[in-house]
Amino acid sequence: MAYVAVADRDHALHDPQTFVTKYIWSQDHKVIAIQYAVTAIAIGLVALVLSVIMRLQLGFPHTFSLIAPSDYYQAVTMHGMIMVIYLLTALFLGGFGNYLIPLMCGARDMVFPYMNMLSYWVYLLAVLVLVAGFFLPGGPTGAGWTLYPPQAISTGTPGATWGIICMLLSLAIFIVAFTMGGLNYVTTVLQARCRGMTLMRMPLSVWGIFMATILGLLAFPALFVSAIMMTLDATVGTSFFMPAVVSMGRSPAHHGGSPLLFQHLFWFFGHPEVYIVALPAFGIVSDLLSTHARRHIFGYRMMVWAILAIGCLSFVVWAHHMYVSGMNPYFGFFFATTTLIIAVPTALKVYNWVLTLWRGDIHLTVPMLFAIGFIFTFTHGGLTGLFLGNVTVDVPLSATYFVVAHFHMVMGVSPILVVFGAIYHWYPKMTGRMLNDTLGRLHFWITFLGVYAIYLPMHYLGILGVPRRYFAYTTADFPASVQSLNASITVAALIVAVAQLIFLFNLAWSLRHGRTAGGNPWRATTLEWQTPDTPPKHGNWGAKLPVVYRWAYDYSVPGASADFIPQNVPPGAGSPVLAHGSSA
Ligand code: HEM
Ligand SMILES: [Cu+2]
Repeated sequence: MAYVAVADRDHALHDPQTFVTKYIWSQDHKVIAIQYAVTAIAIGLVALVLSVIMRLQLGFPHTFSLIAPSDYYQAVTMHGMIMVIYLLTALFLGGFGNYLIPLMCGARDMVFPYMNMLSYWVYLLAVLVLVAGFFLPGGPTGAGWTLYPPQAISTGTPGATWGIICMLLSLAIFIVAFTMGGLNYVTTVLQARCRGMTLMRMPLSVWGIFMATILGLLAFPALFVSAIMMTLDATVGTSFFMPAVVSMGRSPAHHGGSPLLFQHLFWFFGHPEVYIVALPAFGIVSDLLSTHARRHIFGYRMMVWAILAIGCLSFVVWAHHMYVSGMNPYFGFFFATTTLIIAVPTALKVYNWVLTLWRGDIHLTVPMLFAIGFIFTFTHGGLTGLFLGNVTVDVPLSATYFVVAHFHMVMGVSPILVVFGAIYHWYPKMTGRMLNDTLGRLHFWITFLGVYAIYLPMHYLGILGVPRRYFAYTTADFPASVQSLNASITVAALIVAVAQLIFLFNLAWSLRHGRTAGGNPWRATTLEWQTPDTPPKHGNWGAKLPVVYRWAYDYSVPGASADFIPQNVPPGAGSPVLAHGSSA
């Protein structure tokens, strides 16, 4: 049974007094969540601008001379790393994790609020150190987001002096921040759930974020040590990863290090990282689908076990990123097998999402549109993952645009669609106002159709052998269709990028002018919609913590007087609409 007292006792100790303690050095998980989200979106916009610059170069190589070839490497690297770590990881865990865990679990706050606050400020420091790379001599690192040595720290690679150091230090700092936040998320889920909130009654959003955090706590240390070791290689001349190489005619004083060791460490982190981003998206999308289809999630227990199985399996597949590293073919066989086994629980989840919609009372709200969009893009990206998981198929496709198409569909676009859906869904709780519906629909359709226009043709480019991370293809002998496709992809990317301004405008405009939301505009069952105030006040629940009597998915229960019964409504207690906070 959940242990309530810790969260409750803590609350009195850190009640905010002034503007600064309320909104700046805040220990309120909701404020910290918003700080995380705003920072992550801001740095994410930098990554978006970088992708637009790259696309202009690729689409119209002789028209816009915005960047030089070495800038392209820097743009690819910074774009990739920012999107994966500083946007998506930070937003799902620091943003949604912070906001949702205490509210959905019926806690007053995270169990270590002070550490939670530090987590955000250390994250901000990591972002600043990363951005500093743009302004230091040599610019940011151009090593590719995978940072493979020896090239990452060899002279000749852009940013091999300051840029790479900024990147490695920033990653190390990010991991410190993540760990402080992550210990909070895990402990809060395990220790601070309200009475009645058993693990098997938790909404899937919490399950996804919880498991992703555990993955992070176990996977990030591998990146942490590699960042430190590579920093030492670059600064004091150790040879953890640096072999005896000759670079630009000189032979730097390195010897005996193993670049392959770095690849193993990187991907031991890097593959679970995919699921650190995907599992929260899986969880959240399940709740969006269920709420907006007014139907219980299909196979709840199976969904929980699938999250746990995927989480565990994600640690034994990492070398599928290394099929072309020269490893023994039998080793590849092992990793191909584990990779394909992960497809089983993943496919189960997709079936269950679709079966949740089956015979549901589907409301095509904006969050629902994004959730359904996710099922499409994720299935699509997942299928190409089956191709790439097989050694013999991967070898010729490795390092082509097929890979770029695959990972953007599965871990770029899909989680981003869930992020959008989630923001449209929870914005009313966070601000008390609804986002504008028409703008939301416009944003959805342009983004959804746009990403297909961007990424579908990339599969074809990849099969033709067009390599990734190239500035231009002028000397290669590709069919003319390659260039015209590249131009059309760029046009689509520009349209999608501009469409995000609609979203940003909506966020700002609705803050003042949006329709007032009431406490429970989607008529949802989970606890965050049952708070006495909207937006919830510090401590979330007023004088009394909620008590939970049922799972999170009592939608359209036969015989009930409304089509939803909130989790805190006791069995047999009349109309669910009486639950405080919910509006009819
Ligand atoms: C409309 C949005 C986006 C566009 C137009 C875009 C475009 C690009 C382009 C042009 C490249 C370089 C390909 C190459 O030359 O190899 C790239 C690489 C990459 N992108 Fe995106 N991207 C977008 C969103 C995202 C998102 C949301 C993620 C989050 C996972 C992401 C992750 C990456 C990664 C990891 C790389 C590889 C970097 C590397 O090779 O080192 N992108 N993207
Ligand atoms: Cu992987």
